[in-house]
Amino acid sequence: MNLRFVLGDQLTLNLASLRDMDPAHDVVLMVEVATETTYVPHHKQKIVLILSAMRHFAEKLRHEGYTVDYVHLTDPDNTGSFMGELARACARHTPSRVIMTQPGEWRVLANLEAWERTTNIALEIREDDRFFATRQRFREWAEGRASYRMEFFYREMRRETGILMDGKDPVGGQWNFDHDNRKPLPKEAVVPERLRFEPDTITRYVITLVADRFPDNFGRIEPFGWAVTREDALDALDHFIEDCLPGFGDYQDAMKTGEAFLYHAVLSPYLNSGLLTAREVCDAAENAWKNGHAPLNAVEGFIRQILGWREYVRGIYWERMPAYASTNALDATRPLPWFYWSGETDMNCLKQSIGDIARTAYGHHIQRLMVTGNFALLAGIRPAEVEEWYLAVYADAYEWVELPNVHGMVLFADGGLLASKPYAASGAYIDRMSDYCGGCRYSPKPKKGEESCPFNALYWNFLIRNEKKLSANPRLAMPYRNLARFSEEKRAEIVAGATQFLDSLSISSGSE
Ligand code: FAD
Ligand code: DLZ
Ligand code: SF4
Repeated sequence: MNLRFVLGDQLTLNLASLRDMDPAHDVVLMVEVATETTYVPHHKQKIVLILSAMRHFAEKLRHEGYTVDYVHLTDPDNTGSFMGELARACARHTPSRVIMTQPGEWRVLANLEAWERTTNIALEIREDDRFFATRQRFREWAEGRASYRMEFFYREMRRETGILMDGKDPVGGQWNFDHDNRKPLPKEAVVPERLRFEPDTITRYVITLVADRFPDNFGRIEPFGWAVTREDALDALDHFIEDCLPGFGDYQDAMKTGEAFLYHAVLSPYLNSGLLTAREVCDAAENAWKNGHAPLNAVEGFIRQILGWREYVRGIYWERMPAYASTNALDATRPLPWFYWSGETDMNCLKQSIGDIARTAYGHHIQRLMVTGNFALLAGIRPAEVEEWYLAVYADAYEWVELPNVHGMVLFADGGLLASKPYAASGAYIDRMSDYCGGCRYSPKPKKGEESCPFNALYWNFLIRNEKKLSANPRLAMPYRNLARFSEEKRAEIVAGATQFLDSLSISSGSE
């Protein structure tokens, strides 16, 4: 018999490792293990979502006639690790082969390969074909390039999949409609109400388990409204396409107090855990354009996130790990301020964004990039600490997608492999794209003084601190031209102000 080992982010019936399963002989192994629930201090809702979705998936497999060996977190003999549980399951079932789909994270793959060397049971690891591009396909594209750019990779993906193509040309005559997608939200806009799902008995039980076992982890556990089954995730997809996709493009970069989701898909936890596939989500969006329900700027912008960015960051992860995680191109060394966990800061944009995450285990892309990310970049926070935070607090966070976004896109710690410039911004950007500044004790307008938005001094301080490394970057030519006009006194004043502000930030909970 074969043992089919399915991980918590592989909850797809048509998974490569389940496709040729013989239900009469083979057994599916699924395990809840302490190491996965603790390798970062995950948001409570993230743990509930994964464990409940795993339990529902196991039920579904049984309903389909499969035999499932399911190890619960509370089982007394649970060894607490993937490898320990794999070894115990091999002793129970004596399989001739263990069949898996490639894990999403490098650390898990490394452990599996090490395990294989210690056993005489064959381990077959199959390509994860839920992605459009194989690792090999990305390697072919990346070969010989000193830096990568998403846009060019994305065009190849469009050509290869035929998505939004008219023969050899992109539909609408251009590849990218991003210039239409940067509008702030009008004051009178009524944001669609989001579909949330009532916890059933299984989810209720898991909520109690997580509340009990992880009481001090980040975030509220309730209200819990995530889908934990494919059926509900499909309803969430329909809801997005119907009610939100038409507004997705225009307001993709907008932020609003108390509105965590706006017009975003809120589908990443389902895509990443396997409840939905990238292909079906892209097809649904393309059909919405074909039948006139959503405009092309929204549909192209949305599909680019999945067919472009999602595939691109995964490609970089597998191409460059494990060395990728250890670079620190801007020599960032400050510890992570405590407010990232507590949300207690006078900077209203950070307070609101972190509050949204605590409530929902979600934050949209611009909050991640231009609020919490921008602060970490400008403040020079040590990459590993920022990465741990991002991996912990979002329901959709897995290292293959989190790491390139944080290490490369936000922190520029890879020296420009992923992005052509750091996304550094002063308070004016946040003011333009959100209503946060109106409720803040600071203001983005004054250049200095008590009232001045900390992002302003931090922005110039960042440019000064990294002048040697960044001033030759053509995409930063304008800010460096402006900086060149500053007197020595003004520069010294900025550095002193920013340093004093950063030194005043608490880095511990106060209980230590
Ligand atoms: P939408 O904005 O509606 O986009 C649709 C889909 O496109 C998403 O569901 C997602 O699958 C994909 N997508 C969009 N942007 C990206 C991107 N930059 N990289 C990869 N996929 C993308 N995404 C994660 O799935 N997990 C993470 O851990 C994660 N960490 C991030 C950390 C930082 C600092 C930044 C800047 C981005 C991160 N992203 C991550 C990407 C993106 O912010 C989220 O995918 C998105 O906010 C999820 O919400 P949504 O489903 O409403 O997405
Ligand atoms: C994130 C997570 C958590 C919290 N718990 C489990 C678990 O108990 N069992 C499991 O199979 N997977 C879990 N996961 C998802 C894994 O971390 C993920 O499958 C690996 O990191 C590979 O991407
Ligand atoms: Fe954020 Fe500055 Fe605006 Fe306050 S003034 S909300 S700190 S950008």
